[in-house]
Amino acid sequence: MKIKFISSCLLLLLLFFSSCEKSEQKKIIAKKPNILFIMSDDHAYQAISAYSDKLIKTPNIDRIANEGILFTNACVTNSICAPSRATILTGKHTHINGKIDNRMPFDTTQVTFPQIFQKNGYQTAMFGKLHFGINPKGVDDFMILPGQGNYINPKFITKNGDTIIKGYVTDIITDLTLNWLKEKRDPEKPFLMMYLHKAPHRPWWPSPEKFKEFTKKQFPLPETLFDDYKNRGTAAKTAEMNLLTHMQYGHDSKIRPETLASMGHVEPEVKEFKNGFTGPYGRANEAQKAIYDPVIDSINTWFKNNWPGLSDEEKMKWKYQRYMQDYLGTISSVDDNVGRVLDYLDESGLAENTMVIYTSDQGFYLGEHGWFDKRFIYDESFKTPLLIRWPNVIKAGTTNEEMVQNLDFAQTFLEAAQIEAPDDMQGESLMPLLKGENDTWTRDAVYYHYYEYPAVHMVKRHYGIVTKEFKLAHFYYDVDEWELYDRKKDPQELNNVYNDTAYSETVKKLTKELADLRIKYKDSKELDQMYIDMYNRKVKP
Ligand code: SGN
Ligand code: CA
Repeated sequence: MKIKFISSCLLLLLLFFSSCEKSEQKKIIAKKPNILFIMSDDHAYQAISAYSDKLIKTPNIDRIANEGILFTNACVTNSICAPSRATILTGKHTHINGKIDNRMPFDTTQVTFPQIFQKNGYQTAMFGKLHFGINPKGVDDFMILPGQGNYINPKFITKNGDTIIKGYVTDIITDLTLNWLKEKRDPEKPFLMMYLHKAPHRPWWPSPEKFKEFTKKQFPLPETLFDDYKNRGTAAKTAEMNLLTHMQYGHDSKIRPETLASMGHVEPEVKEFKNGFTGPYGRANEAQKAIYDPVIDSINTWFKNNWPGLSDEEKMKWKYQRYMQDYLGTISSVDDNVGRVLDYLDESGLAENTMVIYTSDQGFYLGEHGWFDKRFIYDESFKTPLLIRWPNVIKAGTTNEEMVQNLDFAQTFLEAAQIEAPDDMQGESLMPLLKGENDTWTRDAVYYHYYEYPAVHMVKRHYGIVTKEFKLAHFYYDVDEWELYDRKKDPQELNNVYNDTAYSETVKKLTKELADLRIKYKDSKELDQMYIDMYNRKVKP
């Protein structure tokens, strides 16, 4: 009897608290939230400790998930920089917004979500790397890098012309962001801030201090570093992103041109990859060089003495360590700087009503399958980090496995701000998932389409469908090949089971679903061909 009474009381208490939580959630949603959109460039989820702490600890980025939500199946629609940004801005697949690759111009007459925020009373600003254009629409204030931008003493495009700012790009983008939040923001209005990092994009240049620190570290090798691409299609075998054969000692691993010249034939010269050392190093001033130089010198001395005697396996491992030291060094700065901004939100009291998003324009290979770069529908590049914090709306420490995409961001932010999204946006608002109403989420498959070929890294054109269980992709243009991966049984995607009879029903079902998705998102064979024709007209012979 007594026990029954106590448990009823407990139940009532629980109901009371959960209804308080819900009403608090409603109250918060009723206020227009600020949106702080943090995006880095090529940041692999494998290099965020909220996902895995094998490589690096990122306590500040992790805070966003610890105090909010971590999406483990977040992905992009087209794993390459400018197309991903165009999808985020327009809420449309790349075949609809037209920015199918890094080369195609972005049609600036299109509506982007910052423009909608601006029209609806938000103060808007953008700092960092956009990748295209010199005059982003819908932002009251901006300072953006030209194209890919520079790590060291970078140039910025502003409304009043170009300016060079001394220092390290990640610190500077953060200074600009904080300065705007502190000095330029109108506290009466909600804000949308696009805080966009250049790091960790290739060629990887950490700050002088992080370079010194990270070159002392060694990192665990990925299990598939020596992948032989057996049981995969032609595309994986012909891609040019292997650490041993395509990563460059000069451009990528900080071997000085003089060292290479003194050693004779170490690697073939590749037209696109020749100034990864001289470009950034040439921008450094004396004080910066004074920290870089001794470390670079010791790398060069070791290389000159040891490289001739190294086996291919040893060369691969050496390149991997150099790669990780530099790549992760740049990320460590991103993490420190995200911490500065989160601290400011706390100090200023803005944290509670600010939705903070951390993501990347796509994922990246950190030696998995022997690769660097991105582009493929395979997990490391298809998936992207996504961590969101919005106190009192998102329950702290939530993990979500739904198939969500960068296509959904615009509609999510608009719904959070109670602004109606245009009908022609193609994503779905993630608000139900943020509020914990997972039962109302019905999407179980996403669509992917990569175009930029033939081009740097030579990843063939392909489109596909991905569910939590499977991934079906069609590689086309100069091949006609299908690949199917069992994501649960083969998470490393080493076995294409498309022709395995055990999967014939799955192939049949997914082929139909993929065709339906192409119709739903208005993609087609005709559009594939149109983009091939447009691309070929632009490619120089
Ligand atoms: C540069 C890189 C490539 C990279 C593309 C696209 N080379 O060309 O490795 O794939 O950008 O990257 S490097 O000369 O910069 O080292 S993207 O993020 O802009 O799509
Ligand atoms: Ca990128």
